[in-house]
Amino acid sequence: MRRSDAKVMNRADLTRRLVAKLANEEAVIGGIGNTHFDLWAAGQRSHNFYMLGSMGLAAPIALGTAIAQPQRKVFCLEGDGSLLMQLGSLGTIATVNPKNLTVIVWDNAAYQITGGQPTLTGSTVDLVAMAKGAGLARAAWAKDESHFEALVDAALANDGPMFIGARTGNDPPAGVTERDANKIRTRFMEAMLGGSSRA
Ligand SMILES: Cc1ncc(C[n+]2csc(CCOP(=O)(O)OP(=O)(O)O)c2C)c(N)n1
Repeated sequence: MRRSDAKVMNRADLTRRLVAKLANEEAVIGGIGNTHFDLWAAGQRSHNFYMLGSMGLAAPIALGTAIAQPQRKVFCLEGDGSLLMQLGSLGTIATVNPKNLTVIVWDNAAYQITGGQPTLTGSTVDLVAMAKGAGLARAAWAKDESHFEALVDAALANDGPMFIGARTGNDPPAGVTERDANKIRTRFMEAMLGGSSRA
């Protein structure tokens, strides 16, 4: 399926659908801005890490987490603009081949949070095709909400790495993350070492 065949969905709704399925202290790395705002709004799990400042670092951080904790499922959430800034991470993930990692891109074809400037996915770029080209064979566009849920179920049940593309609109985020980098880091590290699942 191509990007143009995928339904445009609501990022906060999809984030809630993902988080509702997490029953085993899975790690979720939320990329900059709206991506982690909606992750925060979906419930402040201490197993969530919120990237406050840098575009494109959710996938590398998620890869490091997946390598360090091979028994734990790890999800990376990233915006299309941010992923475009760090495309090489897809090839690194394919090369390392972590069984427990899933990358989800919220593709709204815009740098929404800085004013809606268009990204390249609105013209020629298909990030699922790029992920496949990087070596991530299990890469797919979510056709609609129920297909997105089925892809998340598959990621939870099977070995990865997996890449899920979801087209999203420009709805405002459902909340705003508390901007306390030390707290975010410490809470996440403690959770990875076996702390509680709620902040
Ligand atoms: C390296 C870097 N360049 C620019 C910025 C400014 N900036 C912060 S978020 C953002 C847009 C992010 O776009 P995307 O990842 O597509 O997410 P969206 O805002 O659409 O949800 C930009 C340009 C930044 N934080 N870091």
